[in-house]
Amino acid sequence: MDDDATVVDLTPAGITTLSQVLESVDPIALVNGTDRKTLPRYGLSDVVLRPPIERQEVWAAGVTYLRSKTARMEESDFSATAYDRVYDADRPEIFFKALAEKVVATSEAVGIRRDATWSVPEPELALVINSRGAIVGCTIGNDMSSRDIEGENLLYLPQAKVYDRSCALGPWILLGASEADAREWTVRSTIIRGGAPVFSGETRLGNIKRSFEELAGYLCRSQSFPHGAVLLTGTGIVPPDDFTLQEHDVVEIEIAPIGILRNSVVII
Ligand code: DO4
Ligand code: MG
Repeated sequence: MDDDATVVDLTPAGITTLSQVLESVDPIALVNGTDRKTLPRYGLSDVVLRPPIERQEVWAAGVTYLRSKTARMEESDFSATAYDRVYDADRPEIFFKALAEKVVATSEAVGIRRDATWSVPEPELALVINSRGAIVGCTIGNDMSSRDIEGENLLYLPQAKVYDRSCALGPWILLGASEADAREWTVRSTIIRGGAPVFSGETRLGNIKRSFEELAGYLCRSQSFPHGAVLLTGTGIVPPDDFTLQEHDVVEIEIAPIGILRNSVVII
């Protein structure tokens, strides 16, 4: 992106994959080293954005905000102790979320499970990590969740978290922001139903309990990612307990220095 409305096509400059940029020793220098003025440019409204991911696996950290811990302890007597303990433990909760081909882009629909009664979006900062374990960029993620299934039994977490269209990423990747800068940013989320907002919430990324390096470090312990990985950093925005998403709702998540991830909702 040259600004929020212009897409520059880097392929004539020989940059044909995202991995080429993410794996470069200096991704920003690689992109800035192109002669942008000679490259094809398109208005954002004239292109279809794909999810900003190729073969990276998507993983997610959980219970990284106090708000997430308390919401989950209220959701389930059965699992309350587990959430309480993991918030304070050295080792964070990290779970597998999606293969790249299952991730949806901005403007595509996210899913709510047909067999769930309590579905919510989880607006999260997503770290983009290369095969050397370095955090090279970030984007916005939606870790769609079925809270009734998760709350019934912690062993159902993969079913609450992983299903068709349960992960959205985008609209694009911001390269090179420092953790210190990112911790000053605000995540804002609005859910729109029939054209009107039915929920709005926000949190500061500075409320994340663990450092980004700590989360990425645990993800990469005893595990290599030859194609890199995307790590969602957990949610600090939780709609009230009587709120559940419905088909045709629209979920907007904004982190101003990155952009807006916007998805309608479909029943899966
Ligand atoms: O264990 C539950 C999942 C936690 C999560 O996804 C979050 O806190 O964002
Ligand atoms: Mg989450």
